[in-house]
Amino acid sequence: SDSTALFSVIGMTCAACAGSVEKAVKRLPGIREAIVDVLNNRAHVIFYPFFVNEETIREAIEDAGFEAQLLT
Ligand code: 9UX
Repeated sequence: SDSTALFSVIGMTCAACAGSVEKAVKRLPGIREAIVDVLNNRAHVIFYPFFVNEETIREAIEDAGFEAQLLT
């Protein structure tokens, strides 16, 4: 079934940053939902663990230009 991951995302200084993070995550295979909260520096991702994992998602956020850390 689905997995969820919560990331701390550092460096989102305007609302469009959240859009960049969301787009970067949703480009990956196996992403069901990505919800990015710019005010709280968080990204909540629901994914299918057969196709993608937490570290791949974290790296996609970093490649988009932000510092990401897996919280839960
Ligand atoms: Mo806003 Mo974010 O001008 O990468 S889009 S700071």
